Amino acid sequence: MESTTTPPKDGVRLYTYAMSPYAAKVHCFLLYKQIDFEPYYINPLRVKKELPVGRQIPVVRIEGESRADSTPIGLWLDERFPDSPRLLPEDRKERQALLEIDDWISNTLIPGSFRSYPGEGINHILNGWKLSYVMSKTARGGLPIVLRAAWPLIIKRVAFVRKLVAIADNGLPVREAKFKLYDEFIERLGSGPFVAGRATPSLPDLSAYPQFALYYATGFRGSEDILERPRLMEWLRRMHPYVQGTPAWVPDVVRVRELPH
Ligand SMILES: N[C@@H](CCC(=O)N[C@@H](CS)C(=O)NCC(=O)O)C(=O)O
Repeated sequence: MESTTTPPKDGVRLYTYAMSPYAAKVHCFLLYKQIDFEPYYINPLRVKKELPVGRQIPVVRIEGESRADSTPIGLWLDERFPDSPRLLPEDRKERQALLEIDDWISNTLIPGSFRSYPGEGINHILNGWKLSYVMSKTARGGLPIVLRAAWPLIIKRVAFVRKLVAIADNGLPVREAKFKLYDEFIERLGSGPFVAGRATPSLPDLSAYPQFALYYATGFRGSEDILERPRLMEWLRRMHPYVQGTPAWVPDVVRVRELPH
């Protein structure tokens, strides 16, 4: 039987939560680069014991070396796997421009998602339970039922979630703030087809993809809003072939619908 804590000697392991937006970035990097890897859906109650480095998800472990932090992990993957599709081009200026967009994704778009999902009112309760359902179905060992039931309350009190919600744009109602972010992302596509008007996807495309796709695929309330932005949907369709492969960016056990493609 496979040990729950010992990573494979060789090979690549992604320590993740199914609904972590930062881990989902890295999952998409790995799929795009066609790297053979194993996701390890960590139990939030055992982070200290099971995570090889630090206290935050994601962590990638390659042949015994572990690193945290989604964007630095992306750069490391390009270094370690230079012959598979590159996340960033060589040109310094182009890299810089793409990393700035990734920075907006990590520090504006993702904090906004922590406000949108769960959201407010009844959505807060139902999406809060959805979060605990997904966590319980995917994390090793699952979650006790009491914790699952209390998740909508717990999530409000988790320090890193509070921090991210505080830096989100709180000046607008949730739905309007979400559409503002959609439009700001669409602006960053430039003339398309991919981010910054590039002909092929790069690191920020892969960082952004799950921020729209993950909530939709797992059936969060309010996630259908993406269908109201045709340019966003066209870009999601274009991205589809680049994030295929296994293990899928959303585990089958919690996928309730496919994105139109
Ligand atoms: N800058 C990090 C942020 C990672 C992060 O905030 N991860 C969350 C899960 S989505 C986490 O593990 N939080 C637990 C904590 O901060 O204690 C990255 O880009 O990977």
